[in-house]
Formats: sequence, structure tokens, C-alpha cells
Amino acid sequence: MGTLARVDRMETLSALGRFRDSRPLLSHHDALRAEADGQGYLLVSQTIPIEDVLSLRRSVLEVCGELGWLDHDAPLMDGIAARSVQIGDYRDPLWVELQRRILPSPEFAAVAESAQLLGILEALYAGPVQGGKGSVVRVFSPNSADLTTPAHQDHFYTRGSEQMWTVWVPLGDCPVELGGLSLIPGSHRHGLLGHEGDNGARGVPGLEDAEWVAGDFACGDLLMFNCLTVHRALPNFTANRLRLSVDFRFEPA
Ligand SMILES: O=C(O)CCC(=O)C(=O)O
Repeated sequence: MGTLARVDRMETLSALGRFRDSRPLLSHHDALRAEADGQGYLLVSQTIPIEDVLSLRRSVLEVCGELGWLDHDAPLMDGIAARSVQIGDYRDPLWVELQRRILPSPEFAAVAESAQLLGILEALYAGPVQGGKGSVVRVFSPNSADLTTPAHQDHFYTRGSEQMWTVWVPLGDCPVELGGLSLIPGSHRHGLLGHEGDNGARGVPGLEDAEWVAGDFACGDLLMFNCLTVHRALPNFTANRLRLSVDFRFEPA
């Protein structure tokens, strides 16, 4: 494994622990908050309406097509990458163009402001929520392991409230080999860790042997985690499929 707690071998995926699904806790708010406090994350399956996720997926893929990232011989919704593209560098002007086109769209708002999502956040905070800030739409191609998000804590970059939570939503089914998120349960309880590189871009080193968890995501699932919870992305090990996701950040109002 790499020195920045990146996964560089497909076999490593099967050795990772698995997320706990908090869906059964949704009608027990005290238990939901206890799980969030203890684990620093909530995986909630089948939460965002699938039609909203797929409509945002379609919008993102239409822009991907216009940016030259797609194999136009394959069906749009399959999200098959054009040969030899390397996508995932946030400094790429095309990446910035993707944000400019998608973030103000009604399809993006339908997912980021979904009643189901806001209901979970209100239960978590035991009160009203504000947010939708720090939003990002992400596209990662295969063969771009060096662009995979390294281990980090969002609080290193956002500062501000330690009650901020990030919500991450895959835009379609996302099996582990497509490159979802992985995190270390309970890591939010150890405070802010040192991050390496310019503006912390290389993330937190030395966590190779930590108890990481991951899992296959289905369309409509969401993962949310505290801003101090250490997380990273898994590489896209598929032959040619793009990994699509969105993330947004919330805090108590
Ligand atoms: O989707 C990714 O690769 C990274 C997401 C992430 O780190 C975040 O949402 O904070």
C-alpha cells in the first residue's frame, strides 16, 4: 500500500471492513445520534429517490460527453470513459467547467436538498440544519490512481464548526472496485491530524494499518461523516467506467 494510505492493489479491497447500515435507526433518533457520535459516520441505504440520483447522473454524463471524457459509442448512462482520459484533477480547467455547469442545476439541488437527507441531518443535530456549502461534483476515470483522494479530514480544509458533516452520494451503483469512499470509524475522536503537502493536498500519512471500512454502494445510498472523520477514496479499478459522485456539507443552523 502507498505511504499516503491509498489503496494500490485490487486484492486489498476484500480485506477492508464493511460499513454498518444505519437505516434501521432512522426512527430512533437517540440511537442514530449515539451511532453518529461513536462511529463518526452514518451509511444510510436507499435514502435519496433513485429517479433524482439518475437524473443528476444523466446531467453530469451529458457534460462529461461535451468535455470529451466519454466513449460516445457506449450508452450515455453507462458512463464509459473515452480511451486514455485521466479525470480527477481539481486543477484541470475542464473539472472547473464541470462544477460551473452542474452545481447551479435543478438536478443538483434535487439531490442536495432532498427531504429524506435533510430529515436525517435534522435528527442528527436535533434541530434545524444549514448548508449545502462546499459542494463538489466528482468524476474519476480508471488508470488515475495518482488522482485518487488520499486520507484526510475535511476539517483541515474547512475549519469552522466541528459539527460540520459531509454527505457523499454516488451517482449510481458504486461497487468497491469502481472507487467509492473508505473511512476509519471513530477517527473523529482523535482531533485534527497533520496533513502533508501544499495546503494538505497529500493528506494524512501513516494510516495504512488502521481499521478502514468500505462497501458496495447502491444507487440511492448516502454516506455522511463528521468533518474530523478520516476518509479517502478507493481507486477506480474498472477497465473503463467513470466513477461519479457529489458531496455537500452541512452544520446546525
Ligand atoms: O469522492 C471523493 O473522491 C472524495 C470525497 C471527499 O473526500 C469528501 O467528500 O470529503
